[in-house]
Amino acid sequence: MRYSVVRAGALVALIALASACGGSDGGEQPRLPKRYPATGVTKTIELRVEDKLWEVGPSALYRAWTYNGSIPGPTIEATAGDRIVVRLINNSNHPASVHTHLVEFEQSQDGVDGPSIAQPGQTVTYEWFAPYAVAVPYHDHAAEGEGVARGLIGALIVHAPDERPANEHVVVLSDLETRFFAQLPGVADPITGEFPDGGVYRGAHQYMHTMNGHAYEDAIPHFAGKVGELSRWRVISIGIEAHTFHIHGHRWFEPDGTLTDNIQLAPGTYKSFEFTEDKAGDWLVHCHFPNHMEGGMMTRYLVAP
Ligand SMILES: [Cu+2]
Repeated sequence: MRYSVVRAGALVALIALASACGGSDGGEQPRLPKRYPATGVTKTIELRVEDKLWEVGPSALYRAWTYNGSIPGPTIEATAGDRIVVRLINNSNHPASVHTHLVEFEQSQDGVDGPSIAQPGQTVTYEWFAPYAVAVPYHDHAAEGEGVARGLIGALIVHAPDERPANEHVVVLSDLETRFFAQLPGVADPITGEFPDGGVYRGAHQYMHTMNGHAYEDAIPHFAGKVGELSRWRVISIGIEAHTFHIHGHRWFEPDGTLTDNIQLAPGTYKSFEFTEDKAGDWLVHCHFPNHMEGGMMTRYLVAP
């Protein structure tokens, strides 16, 4: 038994090696991402770490850590080939940082240790070079588990210089933790015993799963589109659970050519897709995990004729 497991492992390694060398037929070249040359442009962004009570929905208040006062933080946009400079000003009483994906930087700029962590009151400057067209998360890595759960998350969109104009929708999927809520609808304050005035109790998972920092369709900003336009979606998952992202009444292709209307995203992953908008309506958009829908991950996509 042990022998066959070892043999199976060796076979997997051989297949992986064959793929890395360009396929088993020897003629195919590996597919490489398009690398754009430097534009000479520098985009400078200021991110201020601020702790605040964040309204996830009516009467659902979260003891949040934020970039610039919101969850997610501001979407950072650049063009492939740009240099991006992020000035992180830590106005909180805990260490914080910025870490991101698929851009190039020195290890000292990684946001995980040493001088790339901003202590309370400190400012740290990060320099990234963005040669690829990507849509990825940026997030805290000073205390990654708590920083991300508290709300130190955002999206970085690097556009291709030759990208077709589109109506772009940025979707950041994240998960909150009950212990960081200051108030939840229908739940008594543990000290005073008093219940919040407003809000609707929505069950055990209430307000745990968010799109763009809010939960349920009365709080998540609705997406808007128009028939005939190119509709491009940048979906980023940066919580503690896997999610699916499903748009009713629409369809598009996965990179492998599979027709889909529902994509899977593990924590820290991201997918972009686009389609030509062809159907007016007030469409439901949601994660397909039932407990995540019940927990808040559902909103609307209003398409005008
Ligand atoms: Cu989900």
